[in-house]
Amino acid sequence: MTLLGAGAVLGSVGTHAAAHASSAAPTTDHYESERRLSSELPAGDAAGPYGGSYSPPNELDETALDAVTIPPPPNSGPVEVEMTVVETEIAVGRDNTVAAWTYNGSAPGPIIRATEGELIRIRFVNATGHDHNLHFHGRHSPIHDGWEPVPPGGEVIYEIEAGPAGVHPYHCHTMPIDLHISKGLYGTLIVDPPGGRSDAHEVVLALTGWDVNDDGRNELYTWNGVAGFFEKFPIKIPAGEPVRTYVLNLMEYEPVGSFHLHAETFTVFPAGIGSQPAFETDVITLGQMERAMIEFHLSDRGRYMFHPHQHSIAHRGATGWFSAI
Ligand SMILES: [Cu+2]
Repeated sequence: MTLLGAGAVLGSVGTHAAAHASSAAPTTDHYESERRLSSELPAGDAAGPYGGSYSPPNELDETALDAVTIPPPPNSGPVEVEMTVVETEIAVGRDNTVAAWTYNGSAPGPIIRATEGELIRIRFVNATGHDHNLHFHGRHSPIHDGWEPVPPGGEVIYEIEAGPAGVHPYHCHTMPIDLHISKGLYGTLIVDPPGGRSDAHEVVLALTGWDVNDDGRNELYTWNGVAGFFEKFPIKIPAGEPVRTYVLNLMEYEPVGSFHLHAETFTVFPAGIGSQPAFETDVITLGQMERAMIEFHLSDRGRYMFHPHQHSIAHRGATGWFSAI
């Protein structure tokens, strides 16, 4: 499968790849509503083509989110992971920085990938002043379920057998859990079936929210951690070639999220489990920590918008584009 966008092609996944293309978003009435909404934010410039505060920080380039967007290559053996909880400032929108709690310095944390049945061995270090831990969804020994608090400076080894084949979130499970998740302690585990999946351009899209002003509610929403990122930097896909997207709802403080793709339908594998899709649609609705693997082709060249169909979320940073080239 041909890789596109030299210089912006990142994280080739075997024969899988996706790339970001930089181009200006269209100016339409769509943005008028964003400008109105942006005035409610505690910080930020309400002007701008992407909706002011709902735009990515100016210093980020099109590669800034590759590590949490492009899955690592499939692998057939045991997986070793170093996971350290660190507190760090993250620029999550133009003129908006949060004091985040993160796995390895980013939110979402690193994409972990393993083959079903293989051992994932995680050395977990809590390098913060609060209790934290690391809990995976999916199937594994309850002894390594990761709900027990690990104190500041603590270290623990989690050993889980990857499974079932699918896409599973991980997150901190320390009380108060809503706070620990909202501050950034979450990420994605992809489990491949033995023998792997069919060739496709692969992308992870994790819906998240940021409580910028610490009032227990989200003010910014993102795909993969930064407001407006994929609106400014569309995800570039060769027209007509298969696309596999792992979609996760990792938002705290919202009962439900969703993913809607414009101008095309997709097949859905709930939690990524199973060899045959459960149904075909253009919107999937996901409760907290729900996720799906979806597959589609973008047959015609052009831009295909995606966003949650909760528009108060979509308009506050969670609208993006696939660009079929
Ligand atoms: Cu925590």
